[in-house]
Amino acid sequence: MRYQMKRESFGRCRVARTQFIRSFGCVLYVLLLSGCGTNNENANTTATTTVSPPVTQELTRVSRPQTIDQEMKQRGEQDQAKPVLRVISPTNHSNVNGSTVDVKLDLSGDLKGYLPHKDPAGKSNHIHVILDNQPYEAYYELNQPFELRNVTEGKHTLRVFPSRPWHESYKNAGAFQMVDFTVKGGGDASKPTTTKNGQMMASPTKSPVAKPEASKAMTTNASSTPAREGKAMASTNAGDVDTTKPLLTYSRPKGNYSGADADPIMIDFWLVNGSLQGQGGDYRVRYTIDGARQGFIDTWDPIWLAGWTSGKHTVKLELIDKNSQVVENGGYNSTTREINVVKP
Ligand SMILES: [Cu+2]
Repeated sequence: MRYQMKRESFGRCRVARTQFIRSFGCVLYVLLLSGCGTNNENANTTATTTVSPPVTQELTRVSRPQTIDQEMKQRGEQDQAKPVLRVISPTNHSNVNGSTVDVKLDLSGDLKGYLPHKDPAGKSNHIHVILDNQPYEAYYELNQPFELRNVTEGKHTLRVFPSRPWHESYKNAGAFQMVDFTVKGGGDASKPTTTKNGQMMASPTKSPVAKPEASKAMTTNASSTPAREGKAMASTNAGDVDTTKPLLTYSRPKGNYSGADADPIMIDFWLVNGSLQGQGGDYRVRYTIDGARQGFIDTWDPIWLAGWTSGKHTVKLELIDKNSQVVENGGYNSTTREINVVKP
């Protein structure tokens, strides 16, 4: 349609060529139609609006939901805990042979009763485990390793920090740990891992479980042998991260949200080697939803956004400096995740 209109107006131009003023007006008309000049974005917006559903999403920042306030009170002192993590395995700068990487953590500090453990009846304390810049995995039972499975050959980063049942991270000193390690002969998403002489070490489709003897020793009260926690990882490698530079770690939101969890939705992150403007620092966290810039986080606390519509959304968190430029650090300081919101 639009193309035809353009051709028509070009035709009219040719006819009116002798009349300078008219043809000048005609050129302007063509320019407007083709979306030249300053109106380009408008033209795109108009075109999009006509095809997208009429439901519009208007997000507003709201305070911490009452349900979580209550949960915090019920947890008593635990909410003021200062959990400290230490990565026992893989050790920093180590090499790991094979595609399965055992993550072993030590939890100490002023715990005030904080203990990661999966409660089948409800939400539980857990650790967020992040390979490279992938979405985090939840790790509950620290008495056995968490298996990162099918890890690609090459260099990786591992980031861990303790989380509350509603996925808000603890932000005290020592809670966040990061190591890098290098996988030799590691996983490939398309084929099983083999040793140098061709023997299969691990299959990406079949992940090893804990050895019965070892598990029995650790879980003498359990009636059955639990499989180790773990996850087959996407094929990624480490970003070129400088551990001395400001580093934003995207934590939440991720995955699927439905029912009461879908509104409001929490944004939460970890920050090292820098502080935010509201706390005397140089940086801001900029958040962008579905490609539209929403606002800034200037104090290091979670925020809650209400007003989500059903469907897929993207959430981008960026660590920016005083010139509104993303602070480059291995690509981790600008992270976009897709979430899925299901509302009744
Ligand atoms: Cu979580």
